[in-house]
Amino acid sequence: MRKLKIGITCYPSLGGSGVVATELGILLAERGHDVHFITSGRPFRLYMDQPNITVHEVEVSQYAVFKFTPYDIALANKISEVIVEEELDILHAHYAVPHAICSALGRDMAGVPIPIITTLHGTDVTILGHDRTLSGTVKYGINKSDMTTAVSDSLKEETYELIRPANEIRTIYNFIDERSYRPVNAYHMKAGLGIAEADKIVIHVSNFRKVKRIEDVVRSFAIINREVPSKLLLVGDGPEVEPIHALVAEEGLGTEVLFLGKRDDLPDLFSISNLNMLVSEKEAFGLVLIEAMACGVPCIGSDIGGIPEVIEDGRNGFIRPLGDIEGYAEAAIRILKDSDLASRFSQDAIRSVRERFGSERIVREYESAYYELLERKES
Ligand code: GMT
Repeated sequence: MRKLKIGITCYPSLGGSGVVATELGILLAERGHDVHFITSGRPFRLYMDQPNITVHEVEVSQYAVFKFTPYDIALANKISEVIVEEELDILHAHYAVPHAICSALGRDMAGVPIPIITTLHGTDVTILGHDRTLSGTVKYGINKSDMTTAVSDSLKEETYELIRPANEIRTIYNFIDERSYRPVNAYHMKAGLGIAEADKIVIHVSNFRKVKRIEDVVRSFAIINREVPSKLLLVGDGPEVEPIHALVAEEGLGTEVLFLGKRDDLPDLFSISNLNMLVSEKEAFGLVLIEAMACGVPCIGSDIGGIPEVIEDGRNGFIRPLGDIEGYAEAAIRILKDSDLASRFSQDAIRSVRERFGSERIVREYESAYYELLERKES
């Protein structure tokens, strides 16, 4: 197979789209491709220098006339430079705004007709696609792409309905880095966190935004905690931390809920957990679900977006209607009280992630898409 020079533009900091883009780049580089990240900073999951990977950081000029620094223009400028200087074969934009739009502009500036593939991650369509100040550019970015992929069928359908794009959209699911996410022996952590050996652990991991409905997690946990000796681990940081602290106090759960902030030992935390909850009101995929499942943790999710495509209801977790606090709690209590069911779900979660969201399978899907686009261009 011909080795490719692949440009990847994405958000380099915390966030699922940046994680997926970075891990995809790392795995493509391990397969011998030359990967060029074009980003505002070093991707945070790119811990060390690796063969076949170059990071092209976008610099933005501060000039007195600018009220806002023109990052997007500088990104397009950098993309056009990298296309020419590195003789890229293909450009992969993750998250439509601004990456798909800047890729189209950068390619035009370079005057080299390389294919652009854009991966939609969720809120770039489900929120920004409805924002009248941006929706036109979301559509433009998608229509200028030679191929668009979505991280779930649900996102694909929503994009068809909202954007009515000129080209077909392909679902390529997110994937897991199996080298990091697997069950590990982390029992020491339970004592370290001051949790009794017999207590069950419910975990929620997110960027603490309203869309995650963390109040539903806390309210369900209040019901769970009355029936099952348990603790709730809240992992992550964001604008909802303060309101959730207040709710925890109001529910009298101060000693039962642990706020852990941002953590980089998620496989350990999942490995001591009995249940993961993600009950968002919008969620194109829910990367955290496959991270938890890969560590053998059954999940409870809301019936929205891509969540029901990831959790197989009744096989490795339960899906309940959005906002059904009692339903979430009843489902959680079933898993926490029935060790046979919990163990079956846990095994199935590991199987499901391996079969459906394994890195080898998904990276090959992206690679095939690249070759297909290049063949189309050349024919
Ligand atoms: O939630 C966001 O807006 C951020 C975005 C991101 O960059 O992490 O999340 C989206 O992309 C993830 C990676 O594909 C998906 O796992 C998340 O479900 C998706 N978030 C939403 O749809 C709310």
